[in-house]
Formats: sequence, structure tokens, C-alpha cells
Amino acid sequence: MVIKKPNEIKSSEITPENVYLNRRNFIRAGVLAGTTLATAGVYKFLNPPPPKEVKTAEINDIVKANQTDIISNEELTLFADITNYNNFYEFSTSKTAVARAAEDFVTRPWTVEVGGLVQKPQTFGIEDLLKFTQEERIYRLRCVEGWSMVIPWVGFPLKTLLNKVEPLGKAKFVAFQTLYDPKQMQSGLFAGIQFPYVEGLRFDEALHRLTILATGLYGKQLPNQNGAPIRLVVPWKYGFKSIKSIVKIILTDTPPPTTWNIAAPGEYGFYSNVNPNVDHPRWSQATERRIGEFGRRKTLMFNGYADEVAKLYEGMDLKKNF
Ligand SMILES: Nc1nc2c(c(=O)[nH]1)N[C@H]1C(S)=C(S)[C@@H](COP(=O)(O)O)O[C@H]1N2
Ligand SMILES: [Mo]
Repeated sequence: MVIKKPNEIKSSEITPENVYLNRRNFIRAGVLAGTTLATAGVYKFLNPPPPKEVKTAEINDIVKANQTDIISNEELTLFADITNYNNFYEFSTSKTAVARAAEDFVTRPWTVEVGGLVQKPQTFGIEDLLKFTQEERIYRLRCVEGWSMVIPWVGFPLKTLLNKVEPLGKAKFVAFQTLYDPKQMQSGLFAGIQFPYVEGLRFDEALHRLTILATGLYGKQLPNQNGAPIRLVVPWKYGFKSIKSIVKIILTDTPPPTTWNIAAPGEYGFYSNVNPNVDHPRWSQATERRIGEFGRRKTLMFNGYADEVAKLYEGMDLKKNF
């Protein structure tokens, strides 16, 4: 397929809401024909809230180099799906409800504190971080729940930011934290996980070229439901490592706590690399449903990025370090 630069994508191509709606109706008809079950859960599934149309600023004026790094040549997931099927537990535990629940989330002013084991701790304003934004990266995002998308992120390597604060030699890990504002994030008390949401990477994973801080997608500034104004993307790991709406990045010498590991240590480890050979204790990880497709596809080792990242884990038992 031809990958277009963000400024070549017409809004009619990236918001094909009618296509999205028609497909939903098609699924609905198929399921109705195939079942007589009419539980409340099924009813809810068949009648998701209508997709929310997202209006967000173009990012073109701050994309300097405007280069596209095609790391997946598969068909892009529709903008309407990327922005209406989300995991963001602070706002809602229902994937189709996040877009509306996050509609009024305030992301300006916004700062990200970067510190810990560094020479020059610094707090960055979002305007400065947007200036680092350089390129579009087309990555697969694979959720631990067995679905995936192909998303044209706009962002910059995490390494760019880490270099600015001059990491000390003893830095071995990087800890990340999401904003937690219970006034704005109303699902927090009922979500069943601890907030603020925290995540972590080993330092070499954080410095890897595939690891980016995303400030946009499809050439537009990041929609609230996708983690505005800045979120991590680590494409070879399950989606929950890609922490949203970051306010703090701290370099440490010990492994940082991670939200899903705290919630269920037997189910979610520190590494959480996409691995079709290691099942989740309650379900297989061998296949996935690509959002927008029928049927399932085989999950690839490291989500298809093995050539670039397998060497980070040489000599490690990935069944133990899941
Ligand atoms: N703060 C925060 N970050 C989060 C989550 C969350 O609930 N809270 N969910 C994670 C999970 S499980 C996934 S699959 C991805 C989903 O990103 P998307 O909605 O942009 O596709 O965000 C991740 N980052
Ligand atoms: Mo996920």
C-alpha cells in the first residue's frame, strides 16, 4: 500500500464514519441471525454508543522533518476505530465508552517532569515536547486481550528526551506515571486497578529506536482517548505498557512497579513482550483479531518486530520473564 504523509491525508479518508457504522450494522445483523441469546451483555455489545467524531488540531505545523518510518506495511486501522475502541481505565473500563468519557479532559497547560538518576532534571512544557515531534511511525499495537490495530503515530524517540536530561551511568530502568485527577477521571474509583497508572521499561528498551513518545496520530494531535497530550508507544509489548497522558518520567536503578503487575502479578509480568508461545493464564496469546477484519490472524513473536528487538532478550527465559 501507499503510505501518505500526514498532510496528504484528506479528512474524508481518515474519518470514514459511514464505513465504520455500516460495518457495525453488518456485524449486528450477522450476530442476530446466529443467536437467540439476548442477555443484557449481548444487547450492550450489539448496541455500542455511536462512534464519536474527533476534532483535533492538525499537527503538520510542528512536524519538522515530516518523514514516515513504515514499520508495518499492513492496511491502517480506521481513524474512527482507533478513536472509539480504547483502553483508558481512568475514564471507563468499557472500550467503546472512553471517547465520550474523555471528551472534556483538560490537557493544557501540561508538563512532564523528567528526573531521578540524571545529571539535569527538567520539567518540560507540552509545547516544547511538541517541538520534538519529527516523524510518523506506522506501528502495530497489540492488546493483551487479543485484538490489534495498525496506527500511524506521530511522535519522537523517547531517547531524544532522555538524552536532554543526561542519564547517569547507574540508571537501569525508566518509570512512567499518568496524571490522576479523580475530578476529571470518573471511572478511577471503580476500575479495579490502582491509580495513578504507572509503567516501566528497562533502560535499553527505553533507548531502543522503536520506543517513541507519541504526540499525535493520523497527522493530528493526539485525541484525549488515545492518551493526550503525550503517551508512550512500545510496539513489541502488549498495549498496556504504552502508558497514556504522562506527567512523570523517572530514571531508577531498580525495576519500577507497573499497574497491571500490581493488580495481577500472576497474569502480567514486567516485560509483557508480545509472545504467541506464552499464554495468558486465562487465554491463549497465539492469535489476534485485527480491528476491522473478520477472523483471526496468527500473533507474531514480539508483535512482528523480532528482527529489531529479539537481541535485547538474548539468554533470557521468556516463559519466566513474561
Ligand atoms: N494511563 C493509562 N494508560 C493506558 C491504559 C490505561 O488504562 N490507562 N490502557 C493501556 C492498554 S491496556 C492499551 S491496549 C492501550 C490502548 O491504547 P489506545 O486506546 O490508544 O489504542 O493503552 C494503554 N495505556
Ligand atoms: Mo491492552
